[in-house]
Amino acid sequence: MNDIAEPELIFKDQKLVGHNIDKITRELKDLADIFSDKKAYAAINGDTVVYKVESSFPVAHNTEGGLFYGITYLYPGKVGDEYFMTKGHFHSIRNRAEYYCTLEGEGMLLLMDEDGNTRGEKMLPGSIHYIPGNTAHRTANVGNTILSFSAFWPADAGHDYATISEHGFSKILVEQNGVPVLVSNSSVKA
Ligand code: M6P
Ligand code: ZN
Repeated sequence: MNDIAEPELIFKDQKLVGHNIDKITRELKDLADIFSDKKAYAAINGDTVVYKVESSFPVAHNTEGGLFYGITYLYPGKVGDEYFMTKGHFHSIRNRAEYYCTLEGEGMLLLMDEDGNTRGEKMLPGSIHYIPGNTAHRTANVGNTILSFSAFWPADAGHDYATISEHGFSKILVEQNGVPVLVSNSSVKA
């Protein structure tokens, strides 16, 4: 008997290949809550693709001790001055951490603690980002090409989108004079 197997999962030709890859696409119309310039948002076609995620869930959701893997492909673009970004979430089990590793492109990882302090970390090819527990996370594409990154998170972490949908991050990432800056989110509801 041969004890050597082929890899179950491989990142090849810019996509994740293997069995049971979960694929989601988020279009602008799915992201009504997150962008602050509502007028600019309404002026862009809702079918515009903002990002895609390919994930592998080798164990059932909520399995304690299991790990999930995913690759996010975030397209370049802006809504008004605000860069295209992911929905962002806290983990449902708040203390669960995560790693993001940038594959391609230029981005910003936004991190917000539970007291509402928001900071940014630059993402560039090869950059590795530890996202501590109790920290909401979202990524923005600040370049002109696709930003792709891989993510590793506990199978029991879960996604709490509601808190971000309701309150947003305390800061938003906008382009000012050609560069990304974090500014206070005036639409944040306390
Ligand atoms: C990463 C991981 C996933 C997440 C995805 C998109 O791949 O953190 O868990 O689903 O990014 O982010 P969001 O779910 O916030 O849209
Ligand atoms: Zn997460």
